Formats: sequence, C-alpha cells, structure tokens
Amino acid sequence: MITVHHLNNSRSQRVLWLLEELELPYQIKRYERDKTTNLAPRELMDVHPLGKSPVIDDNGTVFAETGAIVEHIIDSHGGGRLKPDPDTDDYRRYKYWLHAAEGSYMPPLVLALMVGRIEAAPMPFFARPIARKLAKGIRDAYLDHTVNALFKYADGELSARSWFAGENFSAADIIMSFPLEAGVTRVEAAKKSKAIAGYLRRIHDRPAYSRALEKGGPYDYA
Ligand SMILES: N[C@@H](CCC(=O)N[C@@H](CS)C(=O)NCC(=O)O)C(=O)O
Repeated sequence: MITVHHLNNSRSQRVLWLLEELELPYQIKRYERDKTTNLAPRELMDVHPLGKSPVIDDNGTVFAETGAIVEHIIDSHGGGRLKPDPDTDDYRRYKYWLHAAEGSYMPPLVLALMVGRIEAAPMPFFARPIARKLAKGIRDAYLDHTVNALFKYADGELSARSWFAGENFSAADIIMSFPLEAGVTRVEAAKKSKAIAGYLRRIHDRPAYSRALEKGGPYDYA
C-alpha cells in the first residue's frame, strides 16, 4: 500500500491526482503548513531528512522528489498507462516535461514568489527603496526574461499538440500542471496564452483531478 505524506496546499496534490488517474489504492498522512512561515512541520523530517512534500512510502521504501515519485509509480504500478511507448517522439517529450517541471519551471517561479514577498513585506520606510531596487535588479537581470521564455515555450508546445507528450494525456501533464497553474497567476506570457488557458480547462475537467482535490484539500496556486 502506498502512503502519501501530503502537505496541505502543495506539490503533493499532483501525486494524489496521479494515483486517482491510475485508480490505485493509497492512504494519505496529512501535514499542515505553519500558519506564519508557511513551512512544513518538523515531523515531515522524520519521514525524509529534507522535510519537504511530497514523500511517499511504498511498502516500506521511501521516495522523495515529485519527478522521482511519478516515475516510480508509473514504472512500478502504472501497467503501461499514462506513459508513451519508448523510442517515440512522444516518449522523448514525456521525459523532457517530466524533468522540466521541477528542474526548469519551478525554481524561477519560486524565486518570483520570493521577490514578490520581499516587495510586499512590511518594513521601515527608509528600507523600502532598497528592497524595491533589489527586487527590480533580480527581475531585470534574470527573472522576467527567464519565466517569460519558459511560458512562451510551453505555449508553443501546447499550441502544436493536445497534451505535453502528444495527443494522449500522460503523467507529464500531471507534473506540469503545477507550474502552469502557478504561471497563469503571475507570468505575462502564461496569462496571455490561449493554449495554456484551454489546456488548464481540460485538466480541471478530468474527474480524477476533482477527486484528488476533494481528498487533498483546498489548493491555492498563487
Ligand atoms: N522539487 C521538490 C520540491 C519539494 C518542495 O519544496 N515542496 C514544498 C511543497 S510545495 C514544501 O515541502 N514546502 C514546505 C517547506 O519548504 O518547508 C519536489 O518536487 O518534490
């Protein structure tokens, strides 16, 4: 039996969704973010030393890192579902997006969230211009260009085919859902993309997505 160590309002929502798509039996152990810091509780470190979510325990073996968890579930329990046939272009795209979600998309999105928090944080009036200059420096030198390029690329790919790997829904779509949902709340190129908007609508219409939300609890992409 798989146990999902699920932090509220977090990336582990995607693991619940994958398990619902595959209709596999699983149980959820819930953890609540600290109301002030938004961080995971220390007890999650008892499951894995980094104390992040998601983590799963599959019959006594612990797996962390969303991409690795998705690959483990698909390879060990998927029965060939939600994964294109090897040696196809769909498979190569599937592998790319499986890694790109956490490797390329999420890090600058988390940085954007942090920069936004610095700008909005309460501070003495004399510190505000310094905080703004620091935030603008990060945006101009790296952030705005990087996130917009990422979402223009996703827009092009989703304009060319129905799902990230090809014409069939796959686990790559499940892992990419989180950066897209976060992106449309704060990245211009994502907000403007009709392909991304249509894609998110199709994702939200999937019954397994709704079942996972019911089980995982409210989810705030911003
Ligand atoms: N790349 C990792 C990121 C894990 C991660 O940062 N998870 C967040 C949840 S969205 C977390 O546990 N945050 C709470 C904390 O950092 O204390 C993965 O995909 O598993």
